[in-house]
Amino acid sequence: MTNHLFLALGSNVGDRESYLRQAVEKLNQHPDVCVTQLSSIYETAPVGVTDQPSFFNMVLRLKTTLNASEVLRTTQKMEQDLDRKREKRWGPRTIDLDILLFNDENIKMEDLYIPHPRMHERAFVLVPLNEIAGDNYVSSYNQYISEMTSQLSDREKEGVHLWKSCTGPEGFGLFES
Ligand code: GSY
Repeated sequence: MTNHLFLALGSNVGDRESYLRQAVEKLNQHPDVCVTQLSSIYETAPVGVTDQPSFFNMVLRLKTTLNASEVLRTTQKMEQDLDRKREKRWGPRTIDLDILLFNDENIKMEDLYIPHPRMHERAFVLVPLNEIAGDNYVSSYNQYISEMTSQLSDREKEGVHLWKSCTGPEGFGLFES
């Protein structure tokens, strides 16, 4: 069975673009995963713990034959391989890979909640997600991504700035023929 999912990427340590790029490449090199779409990269003000460097954030659309738990294990291993240290819960990190949506499923496991429980309030997630999936309907929110995005306040959106477009053929070279 082919599953369709959206993954949020974030980095605020070291060469942030390089960490995003490496994560995209690792995902696409996985034999059971195919990256089908990339959002632009946004530079975003830190949310939660605000006394830390700004983030680069982006969202990917993926196809995979892995189930949600297998995707979680795979992304956690990739985070570790990309120098991620889990010291401070909301603190700086080289790379963060969060599953946002998995098909249109509701999943509640000990270590995995899908849809991501905070995605509806995070402009750094919704703005890039809306760029590639505005017409995606999310049953558990009873809303399209575009509607969720338009409900963000100006204040929430003002910390999110387009940094680089990765869509189209230049998207990290993934879609070059
Ligand atoms: O949950 C992801 C890590 N994170 C981020 C992030 O990726 N971007 C921004 N702007 N703020 C964040 N705070 C945390 S924690």
